[in-house]
Amino acid sequence: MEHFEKGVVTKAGLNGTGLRVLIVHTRWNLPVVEALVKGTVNTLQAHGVEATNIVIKDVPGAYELPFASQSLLQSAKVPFDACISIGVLIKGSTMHFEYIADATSQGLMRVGLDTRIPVIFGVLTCLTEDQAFERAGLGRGPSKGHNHGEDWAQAAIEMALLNRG
Ligand code: RBF
Repeated sequence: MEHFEKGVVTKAGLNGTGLRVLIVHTRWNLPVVEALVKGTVNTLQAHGVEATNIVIKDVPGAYELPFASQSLLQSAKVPFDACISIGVLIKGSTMHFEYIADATSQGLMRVGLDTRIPVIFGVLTCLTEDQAFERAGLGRGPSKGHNHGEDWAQAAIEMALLNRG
């Protein structure tokens, strides 16, 4: 069951009150990344996560996301309940895309399993810039597309609550 609240789709019964969420995002492809972070934050707040419980840090690129996410989760004075690692990879003419996408997804999965804190894979792996814009709700067509940050926020709350038991 879903309904609209403050302009974002919220899942009924998903209550993030009291949860602490870490967002780590890249500076590569920043206009798209910023829209994704905004969509994520708005949805977290629509589900009750307090602004003071959302910590946002940035890193150069997607390849740095696993290390930074793990480091920040492990050094936190007050523990986080979930981490959302956000970036945008756009395929170029070399093999970089494949290597970075593979390392980042494997690395982020490992961070979640090793820290036992759910890590949400907020990395778009796009073949074109247009695909990235559309998946951040910035599409140039009549429909602006869907901001995937909304889904990542809901996944983070759902997994944090599951992990609390
Ligand atoms: N980082 C991203 O977050 N998105 C990209 O699309 C991206 N493309 C890259 C393409 C090349 C050719 C290189 C060398 C790096 C790219 N990076 C990208 C940066 C990468 O994730 C990382 O920050 C750097 O390789 C430093 O470890």
